Amino acid sequence: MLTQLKITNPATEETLQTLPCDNESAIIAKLSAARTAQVAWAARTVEDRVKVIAKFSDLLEKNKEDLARTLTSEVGKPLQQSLNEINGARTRIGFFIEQSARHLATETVFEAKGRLEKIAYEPLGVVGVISAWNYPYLVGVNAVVPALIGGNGVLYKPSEFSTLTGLKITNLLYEAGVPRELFAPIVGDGGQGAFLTKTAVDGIYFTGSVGTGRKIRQAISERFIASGFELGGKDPIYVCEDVDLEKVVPAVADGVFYNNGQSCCSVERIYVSESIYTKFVDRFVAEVKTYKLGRPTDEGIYLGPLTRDVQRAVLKAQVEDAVKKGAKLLVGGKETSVGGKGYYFEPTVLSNVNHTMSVMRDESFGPIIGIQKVASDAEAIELINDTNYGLTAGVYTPDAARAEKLLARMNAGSAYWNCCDRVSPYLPWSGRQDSGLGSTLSHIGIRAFTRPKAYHLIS
Ligand code: TXE
Repeated sequence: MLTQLKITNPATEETLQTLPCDNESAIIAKLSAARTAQVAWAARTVEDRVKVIAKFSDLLEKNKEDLARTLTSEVGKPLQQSLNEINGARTRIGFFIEQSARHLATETVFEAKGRLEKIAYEPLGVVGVISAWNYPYLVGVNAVVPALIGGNGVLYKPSEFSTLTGLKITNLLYEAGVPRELFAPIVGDGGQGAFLTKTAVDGIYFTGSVGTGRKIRQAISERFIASGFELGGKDPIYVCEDVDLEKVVPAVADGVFYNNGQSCCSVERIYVSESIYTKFVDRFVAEVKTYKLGRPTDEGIYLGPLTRDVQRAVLKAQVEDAVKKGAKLLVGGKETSVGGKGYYFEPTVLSNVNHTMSVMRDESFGPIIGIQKVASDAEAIELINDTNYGLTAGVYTPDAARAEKLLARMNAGSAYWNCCDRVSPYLPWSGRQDSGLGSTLSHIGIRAFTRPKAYHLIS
């Protein structure tokens, strides 16, 4: 198991810090301390636990400049996008503050003739949250906040690519009033993550790759513990011939390239009605050429470096594979750098693509997109559903009836009409097929960290 974790700045390739990692006995000790602390935490009211989380949100606001700088330094996200993520996390926390008491309250479901039936929502105990680097605040909040409000203890394993941010989140939770033993960060990489899945936690909530998701499912398969998986995606958008290109192209391009395409719900495939295909592609390329790539700390930068150097080889291979099979490379396609440093990759657009190409089947998780022509809605639906993923899918058209018909036939957990690459706390965030299992957010996500107790009361 890793003993020292080196934190690298992906824009400069410099080492930011080297952190000592948790070993097996440290993780076991943290679990036992969390289990002890969880009894008192669960005894507090939901309203009281919500108050602590509200304080945490205020602290995010108060410290957001410093937090954004740390996030940018370790994942390479442009500073404005780091600030946007922290603001987005506060909006999401606002939903939990507003709605948790209502959805965690004991419900009377039947009462008559001396028979009272109620449902109570009890905490699971202590859960393991294994988190990702692409949106550490948003992904962290999805699980950590409802887990705590639900009365649980948490062992929190931030990604090795965003550990400094994970520790900042931890310290602000403590400052807000979360007991130190109740919420324990685990520093390390997949080794610490794998060990955590083998401990006696009462639930595992994972955000990350399909491959790792499979390994975790395997590791917990002998135990009947709660779990949730938010994995990758290959999210499609279908653009109909009746759209206003001036509005739709910038929105869809932003859906592809925001956060350098490192988002589970980034647009990863675009299908366009054949009658507007050429116009759409030309306007899309012009839009991409306006994007500023550079140091993420500089003003007005839209594209920083990728967080992980390894992903650049994945993207390069997808470009080569597509071109070999007949795609046209319209812009980008190569690694680049700023001042000779950094894990940069040019924003890349391919046309004349098809489903024999990796770029239209395998998750890219980077600044690359294939745009495919379609002759009909039927063909668009067939291509959209031709995937092992199922996170989000969407359509742009002013025709509501046409959109409704199309969205009903898309096999994905989230359906978008005239929007993309978005998450709402009021709606369940769930993946189908290889995109995951279970839901976070919405009232479903509030209860996902609890277990029901059915009361049969005969007086
Ligand atoms: O994921 P990993 P990475 C996907 C996306 C991306 C890929 C790689 O496809 O290309 O994941 O990202 C811990 N047992 N998403 O490398 O390796 C690891 O330490 C237990 C989509 O970050 O899956 C980290 O904390 N834990 C996703 C976490 O798992 C293990 C967002 C994720 O690491 C482990 C991010 C193991 N055997 C990436 N191995 C989304 N849905 O947004 C690793 N870990």
